[in-house]
Order: sequence, then structure tokens, then C-alpha cells
Amino acid sequence: MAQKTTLKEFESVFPKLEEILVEHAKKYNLPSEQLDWYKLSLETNTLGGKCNRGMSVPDSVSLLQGRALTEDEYFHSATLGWMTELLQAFFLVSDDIMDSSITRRGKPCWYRQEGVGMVAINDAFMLESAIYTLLKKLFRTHPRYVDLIELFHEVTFQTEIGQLCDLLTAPEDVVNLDNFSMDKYRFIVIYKTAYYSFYLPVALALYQLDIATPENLKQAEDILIPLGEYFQIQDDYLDNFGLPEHIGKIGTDIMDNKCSWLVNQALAIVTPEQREILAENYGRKNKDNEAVIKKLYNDLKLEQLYQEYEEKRVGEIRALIANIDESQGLKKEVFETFLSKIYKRSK
Ligand code: GPP
Ligand code: MG
Ligand code: MG
Ligand code: MG
Repeated sequence: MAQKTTLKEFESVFPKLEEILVEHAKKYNLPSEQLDWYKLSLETNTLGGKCNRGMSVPDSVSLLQGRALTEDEYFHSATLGWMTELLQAFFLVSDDIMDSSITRRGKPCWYRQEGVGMVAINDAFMLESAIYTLLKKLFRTHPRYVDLIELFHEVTFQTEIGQLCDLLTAPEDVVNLDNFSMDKYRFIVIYKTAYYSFYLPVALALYQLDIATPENLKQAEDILIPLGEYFQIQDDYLDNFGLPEHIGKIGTDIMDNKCSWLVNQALAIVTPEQREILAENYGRKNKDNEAVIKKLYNDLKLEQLYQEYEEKRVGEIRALIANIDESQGLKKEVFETFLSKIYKRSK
């Protein structure tokens, strides 16, 4: 029988990894003040989240094996999980600067914390470096070491092209609703979110077990990318309709002029008059303009539209999962677990 990891169990691995990272920095005689800074950045930016991505690595490894993991297997799969959390930390610290965000995980964003500011950019780079330090230290002799490195590099690049499109579709000074489209939207979310959040943890599990083949990786990708797209649609929905107490962050998509799922849905159903209202108020760095858009979203009943969409989409994803051919080494449960964790989420 497979065994699910708990957050507590997963978190208990982190101090060991932190120690490896600190020892590595000490080899260069990094002064103690900077060493403390590095530790604080690691702890503040990597801990305190839901760890869904990270925990799904040991969970997937256990499901694929069909049994509970040995201590060593658990440690290594949790380490790969923490590397996805480090990648996420690197992205979030950077994304919050780019999106001028206010809070993250219920606290001020790292760049807005006392004395941090733009040092956060270097901290983000160091969070990324930590992945490769740990990989070298703990996976150097693994038969798929090179595949693991290449996977992290490729997924990072995919996320960066998604982020590039996200940013360039949301210029700070010009609002042009014609720039938005569902095709652009799909590109943005598949790359900026789906690969690193959904494909990466399962690909890591397959590599750890050394059972990854081009076929099962492709099979996994074909389900995990739609799942990741659905997850980012939820994120966009929650940006406006979620409660900051639940999601730990204050929505910025309207003021940031983002090509969000909500604005795309609005554009598909607005009257010419409502489109005027959108054009005059969207993407302005002003609470009053934002309030006008929020009201328009309510008038357009986007909340209800989202709920209908969610049911339809989840039905489609369930059908994809049901069609998986398990002879390639994958198990339906790996995907069902992911889906059940995010279905109707409010945080
Ligand atoms: C989520 O977008 C996407 C990311 C966090 C990837 C960032 C990529 C980089 C290369 C930095 P979002 O801005 O909607 O997330 P949130 O709502 O959490 O700010
Ligand atoms: Mg953001
Ligand atoms: Mg962003
Ligand atoms: Mg968002």
C-alpha cells in the first residue's frame, strides 16, 4: 500500500537540506552575517506554503511503487520535492517584484520586508542555485543525474517564457484590450505555471525510480498540462474572488493589466458599453478604477461562469485520467491525487 506524506514529515527533511546548503556556503568562507541572511531567505521563502508541489514527489514515488517508502527513498524523494519548492521560492520572490505584489503567504512579500528591497533579486538567484547544490550533493551518482539537471533547466526555461509572455501582455502604461485572447492566455499559463507545478513533480518521481521513458513522460505531460492550466485559472479566479485570508495574498491582476482568465471571459460576453467601461478602468494603478472592474465582473456573473467552467473542466480531466494506459508504468492514482488536492480549492 502506498503511503501519503504529511506536511510535518515533509518539513522534517528541510533542516538537513538547509545544513548542506549552509555548509556549502561556508566552504567559501562566507562571513557569518551573510550566512545568517542566506538562512533567513531560505527559511522565509521556502517554508510556510502548502507544499503541494513538494509533497507530490514522495506521494507519487510511493504510489508508483505501490508501497510505503524506505527511509532512504523517502529522504531522496522529499529532497526532490524540496527542490521544486526552492524553484517555486525563486519564482515567487521574483514574480512578486515584477507584479508589485503586497503580501505572500499572509506576510509582506520578501522584497517588501525590512532591509531587503532589491537584495531580493540576488536572494532569488541563490534560491535557484540551491537546487543544483543539493542535486550535486545528493544525486551525483544517481543513474539519471544528468536527466534531473536537464529537467530543472528546461522547466525553468519554460516558466520564464511563460512569464515573459505574461509580462509583455500586461504593459504598465498602455491598456489595449485587443492584446488579450484565450490563445495567448493558454500559452501564458501552460508555460508560467503548468510545467513547474504539475509536470515537474511527476517527472522527478519517474526519474528517481529510473522508470522514465519518452512515452510515459509524454503520457504524464498530456494530463498534467491541462491540470496545470485549470490550476492557474483557479489562481486567476481567486485573485479577484478569493479571500486574502485564505489565499495569503492580495490580488493585483486588475491593476497589473494582466491577461487573466476573468478579463478574457468578460471580453467574450460584454456589451459595447461594458467594453468601454473595461477599456477605461482596467490596468490602472488605482483602487477606484479597480472597484469599477470588480463591479463589472459581478454584473457579468463571472463567479457563476467560473463554477460552470470548473465542473466541465474537471469532467474532462477525469476522462483523461480514466483513459491512462497503466502498462507504461504510470498509475491513475498519481493524477487523481493531484486533482483531488485542487478541486474547488479556495486557497
Ligand atoms: C504565477 O503567476 C506564475 C509564477 C509564480 C511564475 C513566475 C515565473 C518567473 C520566471 C519569475 P501569478 O503572478 O498569477 O502568481 P501569484 O498570483 O501567486 O502572484
Ligand atoms: Mg504574481
Ligand atoms: Mg505574475
Ligand atoms: Mg495570480
